[in-house]
Amino acid sequence: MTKPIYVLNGPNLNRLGTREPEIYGRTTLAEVEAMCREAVPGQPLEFRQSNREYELIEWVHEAIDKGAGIIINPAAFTFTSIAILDSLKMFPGPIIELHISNIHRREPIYHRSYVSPVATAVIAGLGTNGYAVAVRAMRDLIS
Ligand code: CA2
Repeated sequence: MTKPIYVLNGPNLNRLGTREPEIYGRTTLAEVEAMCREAVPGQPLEFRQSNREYELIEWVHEAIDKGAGIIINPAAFTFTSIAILDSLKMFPGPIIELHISNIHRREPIYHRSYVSPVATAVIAGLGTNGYAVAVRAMRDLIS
């Protein structure tokens, strides 16, 4: 049985498409999920979003037991969460850190990611299209 790719989304991303369209675009998270599924037909995906740090950690633990790869947009937790970093360190497969915007073009508080040191690859600045790029790249990494 093909193991799923976990696509995990952090706080506020449930509001995607509804504010700051000049930075994040007008695509909703539901549309992003549909785009991901279209990009890798037949590949199981666990596409999830939470505003709670503990839930994201629980899902990383679930991925450790059941997942082939993790794509994570930790949103603001990118810059704060040693707990998420620690959970990702336990994952044996590939990890792609994903940001819709180019975090390095933004204010200095968005420049230091705790996740990047454990990521196989980082995608930032491709808009929501970055998710389709990420799932295709992950499928190649795990096949
Ligand atoms: O560009 C990204 O994907 C981010 O991870 C989004 C985070 C932000 O804190 C990171 O610096 C970059 C979350 C942005 C706030 O959430 C929004 C959700 C919907 C629309 C606008 C903002």
